Amino acid sequence: MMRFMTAGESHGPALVGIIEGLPAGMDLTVDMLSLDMARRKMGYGRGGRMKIESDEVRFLTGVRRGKTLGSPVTILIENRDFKNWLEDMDPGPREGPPGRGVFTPRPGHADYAGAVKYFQRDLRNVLERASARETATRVALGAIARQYLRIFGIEVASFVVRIGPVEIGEGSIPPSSWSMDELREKVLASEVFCPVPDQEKEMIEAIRSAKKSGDTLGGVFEVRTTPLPVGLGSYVQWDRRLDAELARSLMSIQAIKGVEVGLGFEASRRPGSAVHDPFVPGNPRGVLERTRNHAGGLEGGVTNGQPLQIRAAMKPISTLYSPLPSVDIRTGEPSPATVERSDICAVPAASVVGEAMVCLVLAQAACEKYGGDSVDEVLGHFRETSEQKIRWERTLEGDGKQH
Ligand code: EPS
Repeated sequence: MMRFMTAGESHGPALVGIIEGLPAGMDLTVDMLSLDMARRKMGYGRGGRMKIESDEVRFLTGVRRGKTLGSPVTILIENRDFKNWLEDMDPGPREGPPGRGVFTPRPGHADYAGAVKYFQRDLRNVLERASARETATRVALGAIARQYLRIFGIEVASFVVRIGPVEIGEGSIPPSSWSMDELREKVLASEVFCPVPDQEKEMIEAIRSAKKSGDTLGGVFEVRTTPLPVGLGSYVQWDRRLDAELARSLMSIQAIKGVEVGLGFEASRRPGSAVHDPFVPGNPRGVLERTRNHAGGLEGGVTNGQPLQIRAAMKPISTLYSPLPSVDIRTGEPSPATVERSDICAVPAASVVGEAMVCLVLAQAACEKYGGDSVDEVLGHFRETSEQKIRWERTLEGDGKQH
């Protein structure tokens, strides 16, 4: 079993994450996490905070001399901005009210519901944890999960499909024939992580004009993998369906409002013949191949040997520099919503977080199926299962044997 947790406030001393269930003997260094950490900070439309934070990860437990021990791995990311918030965010007791209390809830943020739920007057007690700053921890843990997935040869990448009204046209969507490296390279070369240059320019323009009018923009990103082994997840119980788990994990990212697997909502518009992915005989005999991947790599909540393709829709960030109407909870009088420093558009960053969540959920599913206490044991289980698939295929080779 693999599990993980995060902790930390946006302007508190640090963010912390724990992941448990990694096998002993896995290579793990902070350098392996640094590209993902850097990518999360990128993207045209990000706010000033990204210039302050280095988002360097430190391992506190579970790793010795570059290899996992099988014990829980703890990561720590210091908030460099904490030194500017010491008076407000000091965990120790202080006299008098903090200087930067927040009292007018932002429509769309957790401010209002959190204040009622946790019986708070100062909305900062809510927004500090609800903030998407927390996603730095998820990306670090996701990068660790990515290393685990590499034991099975699984790679995960993502790209931005839409920002506000600007969408990559159907014909320009990166084809599955692109290698993961090709996709990653094109995405990283784009300021909005859009691998199609024409739309990239329009997306940047859309963000620029939202900024000018004090507004924000959401969008859609897609996460893709290399072909996954058949059999992760299960149809036998509702909470073992992997598509449900993936959707839950993506929906748990701040500001995500919807998830589509494969064709997604489009499948509901088409007849079955234009949705489901036909089988064709492959080579050698017994291997089944598909002519397309509308299912997005999952059927019956189980991976079917195809690459995973999953999309998530992000709403626009709720802090508007031209704020929406709100109410000052100290007086009950109308007042514009609070303006906290924020991003104009964080869809590129969200795509990196989405990738991290997919890595974590796939690592959990792989751990459930192939899990072991050491890398060798995990590899042994993985090979046994791969051999079982080959034996299944051989039953179709003409010997007529049934299981
Ligand atoms: C973020 C850090 C935050 C925001 C953003 C994401 O830092 P600060 O609040 O100091 O500017 O930039 O968070 C939000 C958009 C939000 O609504 O909370 C980060 O590290 O990703």
